[in-house]
Amino acid sequence: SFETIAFTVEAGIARLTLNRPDRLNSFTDRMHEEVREALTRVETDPAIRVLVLTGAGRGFCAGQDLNDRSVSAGDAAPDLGASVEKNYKPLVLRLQNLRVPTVCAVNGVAAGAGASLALACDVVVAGRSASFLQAFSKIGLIPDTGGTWFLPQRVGMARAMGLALLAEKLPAGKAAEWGLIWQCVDDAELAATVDALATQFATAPTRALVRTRQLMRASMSQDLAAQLDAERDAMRELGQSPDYREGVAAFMEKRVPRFTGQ
Ligand code: T3D
Repeated sequence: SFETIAFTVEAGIARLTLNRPDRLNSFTDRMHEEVREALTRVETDPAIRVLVLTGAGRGFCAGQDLNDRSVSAGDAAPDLGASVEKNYKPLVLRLQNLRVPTVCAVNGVAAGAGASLALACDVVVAGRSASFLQAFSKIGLIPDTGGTWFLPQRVGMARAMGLALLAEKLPAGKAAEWGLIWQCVDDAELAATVDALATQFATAPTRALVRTRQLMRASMSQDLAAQLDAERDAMRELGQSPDYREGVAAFMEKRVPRFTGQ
């Protein structure tokens, strides 16, 4: 059983809650291990149709637990490259390649790698009291876990640069205005909003959603002709899918489709 996260699966919805609230859910090696195990479950259980990521308590995630990084004079410096390679890099890549859509419910401050982690999800909804903090420059680091990639893409270079270099807290409302996240809702509405999204995704044509994510990401590094080719290939593939057949049949019969995720 898990110590640092909570993980449940119900009605096609997997919920992963970072659960070290007294440390604002910052990452220890143990938490990385447990998140890896939960992601393996999502990758291998065909009954799961959506992953919801959130944090317990008043924060979402404060990035790396810095208790594990403090060294006394004379001690060797920690190898952050090794930690990124082992922990943070695969975390982002697995989320981006996950076989189901991902929803992040940002319930409080998302700082450092915690902010990047939220941005690595497909749809990000934050409570009004939540905020995003590129804490890295305050301790002499760079926005890792995809931060230097997500930020300029979502908010443009000027804002990305300001956020990263100044390390000012960006309130959730402004994050939504700037296009960093999908939506900011009142704190009291966060759970219900995310539940509704998760339910929608749990009954959606999963393969189409995941192919959409892949194509959107691919567009960042492809020209239009290559992108049109990739769209054609995806359409060819999805045109063979049971969910497409069901979608058309349901439309013709004026009824709600029953998608299986296939
Ligand atoms: O190292 C590697 O493996 C490489 C990868 C690095 C990726 C990274 O994420 S580097 C960036 C690490 N994160 C930070 O620098 C953020 C540090 N935290 C903060 O700046 C603030 O805590 C927040 C702005 C996030 C929230 O501020 P506030 O005032 O709401 O809460 P607080 O009082 O600072 O935090 C509450 C408690 O959580 C507090 O403990 P205490 O005093 O009650 O015993 C605080 O020390 C603890 N806490 C918060 N963040 C961390 C943490 N403890 C350890 N590590 C943390 N990252």
